[in-house]
Amino acid sequence: MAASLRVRDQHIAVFGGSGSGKTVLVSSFYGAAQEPSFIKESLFHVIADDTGQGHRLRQIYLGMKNDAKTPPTNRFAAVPYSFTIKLKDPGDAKAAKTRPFDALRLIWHDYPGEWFEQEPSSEAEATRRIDTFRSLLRSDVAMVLVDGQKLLNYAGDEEKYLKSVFGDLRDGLLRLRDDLLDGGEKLNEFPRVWVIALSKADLHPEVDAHGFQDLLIQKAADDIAALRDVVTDMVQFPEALSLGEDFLLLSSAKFEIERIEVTTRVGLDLILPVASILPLQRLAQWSQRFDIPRRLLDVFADNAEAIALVLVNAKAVQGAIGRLPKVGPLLALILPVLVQAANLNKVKIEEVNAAARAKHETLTAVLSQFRLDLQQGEDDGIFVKSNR
Ligand SMILES: Nc1nc2c(ncn2[C@@H]2O[C@H](COP(=O)(O)OP(=O)(O)O)[C@@H](O)[C@H]2O)c(=O)[nH]1
Ligand SMILES: [Mg+2]
Repeated sequence: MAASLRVRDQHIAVFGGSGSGKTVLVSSFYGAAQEPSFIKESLFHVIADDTGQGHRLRQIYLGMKNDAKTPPTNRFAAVPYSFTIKLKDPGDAKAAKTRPFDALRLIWHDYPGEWFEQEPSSEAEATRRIDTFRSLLRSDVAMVLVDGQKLLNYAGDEEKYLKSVFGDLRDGLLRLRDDLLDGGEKLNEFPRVWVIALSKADLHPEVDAHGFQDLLIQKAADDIAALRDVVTDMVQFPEALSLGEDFLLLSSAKFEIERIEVTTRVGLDLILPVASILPLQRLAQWSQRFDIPRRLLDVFADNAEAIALVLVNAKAVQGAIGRLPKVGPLLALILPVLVQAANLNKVKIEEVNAAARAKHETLTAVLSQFRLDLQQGEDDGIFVKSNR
């Protein structure tokens, strides 16, 4: 009998106005992962948990790749996408036993920007919006898409477009606030890391992530601050919040008149690392600035301790945790491991990665590779990470 796969969920919430590139992004993410070249090179498979949904995404991807066809607008879909990141080489039973879990699941929540721009048309519609929003609250990370095409359209007056991006989001949150804060109690579970991403970055070949950050600070600092104030007022322990401190460039393909070049992509390889590793690193950063209540560790970064254990591969710590009662002391052990895992330097991570690949410890290889990818993204100017 095959043992059932122990899967850890990582959610990510993507906010973007209509036409900002959400559907192309998720199609490109999934579609490219089904290409023989990816499957050959990669340590993992990306499997759509719903086959029909996977086919639709792949269809959009192939339409772009083969027929230069852009996806249809699906204004009111907002169904989460669910992908299992399954190790290609799961190893033997012993390998399975020593790792804390077997696979990651990425649950990708699209939140259509038009829901923040327009009032709901009916009571049922209003309820659906709230339910959709509630479901994405599990995400550690939210990505706000700034549409690179719109920035071009507003060249010189970018502040006008940016004001609407952040203003609509802020107003939308304010409108949902009373429904989300059941009985007025502030939320523990809420995205704590809000990455601002430039979609269609291929339209701005001269802009790197630092340049994008500068543009936002120059033209929209107040609007971002106003959004941060609203979120701060909705969550418990608002010290643990990074909004407008991390910046990412994204380009899902290169769009030409007669051709869509799906292999020319920017930033898509950072989505899994941003969803799974960034929250862990941020938690470690926060824990060095202030005392995080232990009960909130796992709320701020899903699976933090499991991922940290895979990264440091600390058999001794693992053994110690195994022997301890499941209260108090267990949690007390987690934080140092977290900080240790998050603070491993590049050389050390490269060692962990090489050793894991050599020993076919694929999960460790995958997660340490995610760490390296994030670092590479920073080095390449695709990603700016908060250093607070
Ligand atoms: N240049 C460029 N254009 C893009 C990119 N992604 C999307 N687009 C364009 O933007 C349009 C809208 O994208 P779509 O994903 O449908 O937006 P959504 O409404 O947010 O789902 C597409 O039809 C493309 O023409 C990109 O990475 N680069
Ligand atoms: Mg769409």
